[in-house]
Amino acid sequence: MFNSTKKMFALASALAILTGLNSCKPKTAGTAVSAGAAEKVYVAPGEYDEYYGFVSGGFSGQLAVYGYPSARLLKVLPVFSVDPEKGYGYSEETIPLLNTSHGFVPWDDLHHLQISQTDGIMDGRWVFANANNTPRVARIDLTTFKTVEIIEIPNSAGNHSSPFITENTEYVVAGTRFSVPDDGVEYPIHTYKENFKGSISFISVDKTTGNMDIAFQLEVPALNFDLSHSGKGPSSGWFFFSTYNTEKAYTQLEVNASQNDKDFIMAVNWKKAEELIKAGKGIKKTVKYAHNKYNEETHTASSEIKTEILTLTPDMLREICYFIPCPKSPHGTDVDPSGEYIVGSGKLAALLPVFAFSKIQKAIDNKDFDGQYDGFNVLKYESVLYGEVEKPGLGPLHTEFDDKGNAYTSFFLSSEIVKWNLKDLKIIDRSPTFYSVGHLTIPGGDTRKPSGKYAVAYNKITKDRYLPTGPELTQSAQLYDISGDKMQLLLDFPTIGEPHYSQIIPAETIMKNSKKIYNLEENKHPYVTKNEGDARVVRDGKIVHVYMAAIRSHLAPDNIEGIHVGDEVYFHFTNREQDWDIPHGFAIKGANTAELLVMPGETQTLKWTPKQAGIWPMYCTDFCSALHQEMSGYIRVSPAGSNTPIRY
Ligand code: K7E
Ligand code: RUQ
Ligand code: CUA
Repeated sequence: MFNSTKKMFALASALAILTGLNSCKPKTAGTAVSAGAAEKVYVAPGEYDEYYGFVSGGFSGQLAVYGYPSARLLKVLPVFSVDPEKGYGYSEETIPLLNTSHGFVPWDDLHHLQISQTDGIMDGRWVFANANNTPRVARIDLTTFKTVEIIEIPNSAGNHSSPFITENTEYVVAGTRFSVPDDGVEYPIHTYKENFKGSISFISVDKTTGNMDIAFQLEVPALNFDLSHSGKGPSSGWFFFSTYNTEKAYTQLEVNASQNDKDFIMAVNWKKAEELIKAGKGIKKTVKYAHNKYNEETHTASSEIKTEILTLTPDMLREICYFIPCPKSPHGTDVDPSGEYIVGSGKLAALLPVFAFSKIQKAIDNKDFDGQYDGFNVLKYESVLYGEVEKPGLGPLHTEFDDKGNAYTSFFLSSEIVKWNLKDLKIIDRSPTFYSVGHLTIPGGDTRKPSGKYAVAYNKITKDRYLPTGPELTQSAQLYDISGDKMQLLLDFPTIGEPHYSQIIPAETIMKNSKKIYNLEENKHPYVTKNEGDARVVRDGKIVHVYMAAIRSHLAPDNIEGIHVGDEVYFHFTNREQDWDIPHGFAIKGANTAELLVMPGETQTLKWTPKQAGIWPMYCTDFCSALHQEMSGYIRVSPAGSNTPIRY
């Protein structure tokens, strides 16, 4: 079962290149910056940027919001991580969002973002994000910039091929990176070929509320699903998934999964799958996954464990899934704005294949197959190929498009962006990145309507680009002007965690729906305190509810007595302000939860179980007025069993 030494040697050079250690040799900082770059990124004090950039934070589990072209950091938005700055994952209202079938999982690896679309154009309503480790998909509401829903994906592991969306946000997909047996089933690992399989989930999105649900899951051959993109225009109704490991290796993947000359892009006719499901042909399957929702009216979250999904039979699947051979270990699979061309980026390939959707359709209609893979039809490479971009660079990963018929591909190994023409597949320009670019993003660059103004490269290695900060350096991105024939490097800027994919959208699309204030009158939180006169402390056995009201510059109540060691105390903190940008914070000495950060009109709850008698100061943590330091108070905690009455 193990590879011969010979084979290992044959691959050694390719692997040395692939791991890329030789590609990130420090070059001189500051090279390749064009004249006039400063004016192009300068946004005067008080002025707004033209675009919002939503950038994945990778293993930080967060996403960052930037203004482009200045690359000023506007917000770090927690999704799959706890964030003490905002109390996310600490407040009782947000803890349920991070629940899974395995319990509270407060971290994940966020790689990809997609902004919701209408007719193939970003509509700015929601941004979706994937969790790579414990498979999940999140939805962030772009009126409030808050994570409002997280759904777990059953029978999946390493949710990498996600959360790519269809043209009208009908579905968000989730394709598994690891092939695995069904959850909870253990087979010997060496029975991989017989017992492990891939899964692709289609998550429906409600047009009005945005609420997600797993509409159906396709059980597909054991492959590593890497990335995906939806069809559009003529290819509308199809989804394309890059896959690798046709070798079905389960050990030493870096060698054993790189043997075959071609792997596959899997084309899925999701429209047909949807029809089958709607016709009641779906088969029920027992699973377990968490579905967590934040309710904007009550400002509370809930978590529900669901137990059923629908799948299709293998016979049905063979009518809707086809394999397109693609050299070699494809990573990105990207569909051009017209929807006719599909670019496959084989990490180990020396060329870039471009497939034509019209040819794919013809090959399927004519049954122009090149054998089968696990009983699924494989299309003939030559019959579906539009053409190949020759000698483009080394280690192609991702491609985005502009509005002039050009494509831009990132090359990890040769550390560059290469611009080429879709029409004749000729290379037009190349520009170095510092260093080892992963994803790149053009505003709307994977939609029907890209803008050809900027491209941002998200790089894996920083090296000498900034002042050193010890062994660990910030992650890094670079902004290019792509409006002319030649790309111009304008700016380097640091990013959080590790940047993978991003989405860049005109600022006005977001700003027109932006919410400034939660209306206090409409706050339906079960423990809201709308008037200061209603502030109170209520004991119910060992549980104590503190209805706390905050407005500049005091907390009510500000002296609380009658709390006993061992009580479970809930501080329901309502910010009664109705002015934009006046948050209050809340913290208690010794409380092993984090702080809260509460926006005007909002209620959040901090749970505290005091373990020691004494006097415990509390205060507002956000500098809110000249009398902010006075916004404080005391809690008296008495020994367990003593009879200090509640007083406030
Ligand atoms: Cu290329 Cu996880 Cu999108 Cu990063 S992946 S680079
Ligand atoms: S206080 S403004 Cu602690 Cu000087 Cu902050
Ligand atoms: Cu409220 Cu400081």
